[in-house]
Amino acid sequence: MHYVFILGTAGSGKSTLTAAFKDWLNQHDVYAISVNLDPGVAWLPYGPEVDARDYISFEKVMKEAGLGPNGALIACTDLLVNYVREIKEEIKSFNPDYVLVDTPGQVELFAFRETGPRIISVLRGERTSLLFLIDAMYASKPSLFASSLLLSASIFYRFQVPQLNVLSKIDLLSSAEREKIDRWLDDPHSLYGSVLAEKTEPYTLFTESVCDLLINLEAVIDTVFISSTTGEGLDNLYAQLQRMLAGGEDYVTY
Ligand SMILES: Nc1nc2c(ncn2[C@@H]2O[C@H](COP(=O)(O)OP(=O)(O)OP(=O)(O)O)[C@@H](O)[C@H]2O)c(=O)[nH]1
Ligand SMILES: [Mg+2]
Repeated sequence: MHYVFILGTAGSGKSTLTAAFKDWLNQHDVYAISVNLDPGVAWLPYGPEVDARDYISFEKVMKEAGLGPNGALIACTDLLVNYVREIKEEIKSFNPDYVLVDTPGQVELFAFRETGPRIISVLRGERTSLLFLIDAMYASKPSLFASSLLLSASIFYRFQVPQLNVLSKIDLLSSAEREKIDRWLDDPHSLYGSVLAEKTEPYTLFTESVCDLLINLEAVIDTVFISSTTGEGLDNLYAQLQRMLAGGEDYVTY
């Protein structure tokens, strides 16, 4: 069983990718199931085989604890830890090849509180990887793209599991924009140059040492480009995940 945890900032395309990649895998004779870990979500673009909402009622928590939507979401995510063993048993009963785990909207809620790492440490199988989604629109400005890569690094250091960056929604990019992002990823110095060329005051703090950090990061986290809408790049995503699977927990991509 290969567990793939899908993380990313709000609206980056996590649920849409879960739906599209599950379909893609099943069409290619890889048995994949989806797990929804967001107790507060009203609608999903896929039918989750395993669903946090079967264990926790967002409305009930909101009402009984007298919380607003944000407070209730924090409380629900914290409560989820109590059910993680049941969720794991439910997942195992399907005996799938791939388990795609869609995580709650706000990445910081899952990543920076205690619950996310605890949930991953209990749920994780013999093979576990993490996808960090970066919305293609975040690549519209070099400084914003650099910040997104730094957030990805932060997620990597927090969870310490093999990670791939996924640039999502690439159908919204022109081929010239894709090539520019490719250059930035190939050579963070060119990203550095582009950030400096923005000539906006706060970004002068983007220094050579940040650049070095991105170069080191590039050595351990690959980036794949995908569109869940057109299906472009899903074959490459699968190939990269299989490479990570072959490399196991010691996987690095030098
Ligand atoms: N053009 C385009 N739009 C996409 C793609 N993937 C997702 N979207 C759109 O982006 C929006 C957010 O997608 P979701 O899949 O709900 O994103 P999410 O990360 O699960 O969102 P939260 O769970 O609310 O944080 C929706 O309107 C999707 O239709 C894509 O590949 N291309
Ligand atoms: Mg979602």
